[in-house]
Amino acid sequence: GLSDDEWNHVLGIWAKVEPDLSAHGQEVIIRLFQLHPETQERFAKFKNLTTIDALKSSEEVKKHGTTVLTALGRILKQKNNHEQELKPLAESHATKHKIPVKYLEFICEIIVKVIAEKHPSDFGADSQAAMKKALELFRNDMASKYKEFGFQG
Ligand code: MNH
Repeated sequence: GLSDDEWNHVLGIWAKVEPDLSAHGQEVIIRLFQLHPETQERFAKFKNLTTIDALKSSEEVKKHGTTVLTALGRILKQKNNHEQELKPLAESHATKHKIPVKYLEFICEIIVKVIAEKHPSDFGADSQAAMKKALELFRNDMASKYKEFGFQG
């Protein structure tokens, strides 16, 4: 797990992300699709967005980015006592959306990069290391829940 100090880093930087969650979320989703085009194919609702301009001007992308980061923020705030929040998310991503753990790795890496770019002076080495650790815990728990739902991830 993370130490109190590490959780303080994670929640401290998250408090800087939250006031502009939708811009962060939008950037994360667009970058995920640009860097890993196979991920966009998982979204029936984004199949029509075939250019970078279409992605950037889509209110739906912004809305989805907000949905994702809102859910992630709720989980982080549980400081790893996240069973209640994680379980339904693991279930939908295992049985309905069928999202491989690899794709969760992609998005977590992008989340760290986007925060680092938007908050260069508030997201130092210790905070980045703590956030990476928290996201690793999140992913590991998603992966083990996936298996409980019969999805190898
Ligand atoms: Mn994801 C829907 C959170 C990563 C593909 N996702 C949702 C919803 C939440 C959510 C909340 C809406 C409720 C639900 O269906 O469970 N998603 C997350 C979080 C992460 C995440 C917190 C990681 C962090 N999701 C990913 C990744 C992919 C993905 C990575 C694909 C590469 N998610 C989906 C798809 C939907 C969805 C597909 C359904 C979208 C829709 O049609 O509305």
